Amino acid sequence: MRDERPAAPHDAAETARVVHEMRRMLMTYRFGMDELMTKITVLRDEFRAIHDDSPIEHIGSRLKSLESIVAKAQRKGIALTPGALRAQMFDIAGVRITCGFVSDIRKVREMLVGQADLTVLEERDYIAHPKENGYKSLHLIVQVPVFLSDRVEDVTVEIQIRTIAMDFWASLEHKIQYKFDHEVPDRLVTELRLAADVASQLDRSMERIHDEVVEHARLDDLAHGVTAPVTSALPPTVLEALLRSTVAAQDHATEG
Ligand code: 0O2
Repeated sequence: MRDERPAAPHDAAETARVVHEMRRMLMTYRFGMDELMTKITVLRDEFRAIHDDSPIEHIGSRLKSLESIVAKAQRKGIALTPGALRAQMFDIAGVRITCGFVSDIRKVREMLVGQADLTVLEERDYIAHPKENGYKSLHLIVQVPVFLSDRVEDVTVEIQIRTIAMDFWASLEHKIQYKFDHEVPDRLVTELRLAADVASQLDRSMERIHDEVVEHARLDDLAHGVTAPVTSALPPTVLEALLRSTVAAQDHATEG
């Protein structure tokens, strides 16, 4: 059964031990978060290189501070031990991906869920089911293996995927919550809900316009006989010279 009482350190030595334990735990979370950042950066850069465009506009990450961990643990009745925190607090390490369009969110989700070394523990789809206040975002709680010197640890990371409009709304709402110490006046709550509707409408319009432009480009390519994406902006003569010099350099290295 879950222990509802947060552990209260008894003396200075015990406090120091807990802090040391937490710092070690946070270090492992950082490794897991960095691994995910690398994975997502690879996807973004590969897309940019091959398609000249990427469903990923921006990637950010944050590690919860010790203070916020303690505050959340007390709020939720989670014991302050690495075991309890690992099992019950899923957003200690967080990665946020911002996309241009809602369809991009689904694309990014598919790419991540398909990675063999990532285990999806939970998915919270606040896009299909927005929160009462208007909050929208897709949350994936994933586990990534971290290879330490003496063991492999599965680290839990929360990935939030949202559009630029959703992100704009969420950051403002977050600031307002803090400013009013979570006691936001009703008038602002209503305004925020209306703003969330406007943001969703903007997302829908942008997606429609984007689809139309993509379709226009496709028809244009068909009309001009372009069937494959252009792989290089370099003129063929320059490309050939570059290839020749690379091969010559490799031959030279092998001979030496
Ligand atoms: P911060 O400062 O971003 O770290 P649970 O009890 O498990 O259902 P929990 O743990 O809050 O609730 O999970 P949830 O709902 O998935 O939220 C996790 C994170 O999502 C939050 O972390 C926020 O970053 C974001 N989030 C969720 N709901 C809202 C919302 O209504 N408004 C905004 N702006 N962000 C939201 P933290 O720890 O709350 O904040």
